[in-house]
Amino acid sequence: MKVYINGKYYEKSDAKISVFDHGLLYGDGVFEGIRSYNSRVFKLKEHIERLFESAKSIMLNIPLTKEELIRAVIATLNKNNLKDAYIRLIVTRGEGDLGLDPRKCKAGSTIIIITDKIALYPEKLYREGLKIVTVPTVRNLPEALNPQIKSLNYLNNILAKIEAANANCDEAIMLDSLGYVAECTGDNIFIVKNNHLYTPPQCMGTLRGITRDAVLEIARKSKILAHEHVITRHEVYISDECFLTGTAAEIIPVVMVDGRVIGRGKPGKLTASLLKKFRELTRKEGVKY
Ligand code: PXG
Repeated sequence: MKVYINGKYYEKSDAKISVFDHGLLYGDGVFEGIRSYNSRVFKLKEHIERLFESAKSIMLNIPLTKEELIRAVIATLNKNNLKDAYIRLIVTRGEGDLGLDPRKCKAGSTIIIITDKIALYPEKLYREGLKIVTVPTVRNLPEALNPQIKSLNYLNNILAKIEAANANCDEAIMLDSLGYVAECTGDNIFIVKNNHLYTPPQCMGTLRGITRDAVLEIARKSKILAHEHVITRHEVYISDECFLTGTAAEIIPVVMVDGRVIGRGKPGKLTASLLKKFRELTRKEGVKY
């Protein structure tokens, strides 16, 4: 494995940054999780755009231009010789002192890690569906730490993940401050009711996921009516189908929520058809390397 750090490549065991980096000390930085399929990087431009938007919001200067960063990702992929890869792009605030003032950090670190795969959920769960639970930890308020910022500070999501594990469930539904369904710990959520798709709007504590957008695009092209609309837990319980979307998870069915069986307790037909179309898209679209 070759890891890119600030323009140089290192073996995994030598890929290190300072303990004074504010990415470590304060979670001060931004990241993206990206995937490539059959030597094509899926939605690379969209991920780079979102990284720059996250950085702008926290006033973090990314040392490379968008084009340079795209070239660095492609070069790192070529060095690692993988057709199907998971790409973790990280930009930290950089090395500072033990105070949180970011003005003390001279330059951010740009890191690109490539691995052969990321197994967020075991394969069995794609066939059988996830059992998920609503957790007490509320998703970060947009007014405090906007979930649109994909920052290195993921404690909000980690706490929810711990709560789901404590309840012996595979994943957590996080609610927004009003009690509406926001998203899961690393995935967006969709429900199906009477062949219509529903997913929470991005304004309420929901990351505008790139997989979510791809599913909405597939739905539009397939003439499936899709709505970005607030969702209550009740609507999830009485849905015909439920699934989660994310770069790592792709599209994964949900068969139980808070002890309620969803639909017939098996992955739904529309979910399966969307997954098939999504997999077709990932194989034909994307930046070649
Ligand atoms: N919500 C949250 C909170 C996320 O972190 C998504 C939704 C889905 O967004 P995309 O753009 O991926 O469709 C995410 C994505 C990881 C990991 O290592 C997390 C994500 C993506 C890839 C890897 O846990 N989060």
